Amino acid sequence: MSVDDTAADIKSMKIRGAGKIARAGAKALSDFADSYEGTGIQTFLADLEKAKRALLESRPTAVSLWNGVCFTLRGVAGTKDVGEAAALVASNAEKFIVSSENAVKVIGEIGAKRVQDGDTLLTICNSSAAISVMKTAHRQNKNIKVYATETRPWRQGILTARELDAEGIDTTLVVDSAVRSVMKKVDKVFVGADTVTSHGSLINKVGTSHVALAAHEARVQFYVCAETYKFSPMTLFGDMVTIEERPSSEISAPGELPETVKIYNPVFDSTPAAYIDAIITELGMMSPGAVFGVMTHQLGYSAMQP
Ligand code: RUB
Repeated sequence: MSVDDTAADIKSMKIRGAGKIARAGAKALSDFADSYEGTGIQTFLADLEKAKRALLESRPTAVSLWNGVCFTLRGVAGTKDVGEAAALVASNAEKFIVSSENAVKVIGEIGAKRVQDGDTLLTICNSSAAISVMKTAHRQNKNIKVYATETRPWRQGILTARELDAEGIDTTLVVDSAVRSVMKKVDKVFVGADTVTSHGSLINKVGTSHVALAAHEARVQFYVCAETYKFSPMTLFGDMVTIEERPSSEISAPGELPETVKIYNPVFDSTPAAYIDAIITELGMMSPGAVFGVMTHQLGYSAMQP
């Protein structure tokens, strides 16, 4: 698929979820490089830069997209000709896609160790990484129940409920405002991540911080399922994560409200590290306080490149 079509599909949420948009960005750059017809390396690099910008501008919050795109273009500036550059883009993209899909599987296996037979779980939105934990636990014959929150305004909870139900998991959909009431019945919360900051706080679908607060109040464990390419290198340098605001039409139909009523539609929020029991990554489970060390020492210099 072309870069412009991919960027448009990410912007319109046809392709959504932090992992999927990162893989779509990598694939679009690979397709772009593969079908490139020019021969000048400098023009190719400039065109790749434009393609990168178009993808990065499609959605601003999930650092996964940034990391996926940057990983795909790594080393390309040092290549001699278009053939070598295009081959590197394709092999980087392939590596990123394979390792990111594998990370979701590994997170499922690690996270499932925290799920006990008979547990009632809760999740928000539609996270492949969080769903991987629940599906893995279920496939291990653990008898689990899951509450999926509706997740206004896009109602991604419907997707989650369908997916869990298709797997044979006992699933209950609740409206977002029911979270505090149902928390009394919940043993553990598993959520996904769009971005994890260097001090271990989580940026995820708006409402996640309320879920975390309700879990904290009820002494329910709160786990974040995040591949390490959701760690944001920019936050090491003090950058704030941009919270995407989407159109008012996602909340209210035209004509439904007087024109004087304003609508504010932020689609992500920030959950402080203090409300997170652990972050489950493909490298293992870690406390939010360990993110800085993993980012700087284990993932190495490339993870620190803003
Ligand atoms: C999706 C969302 C998901 C994370 C993680 O928001 O907040 O929890 O992206 O998903 P949106 P995954 O629907 O606005 O993209 O684990 O699949 O990467």
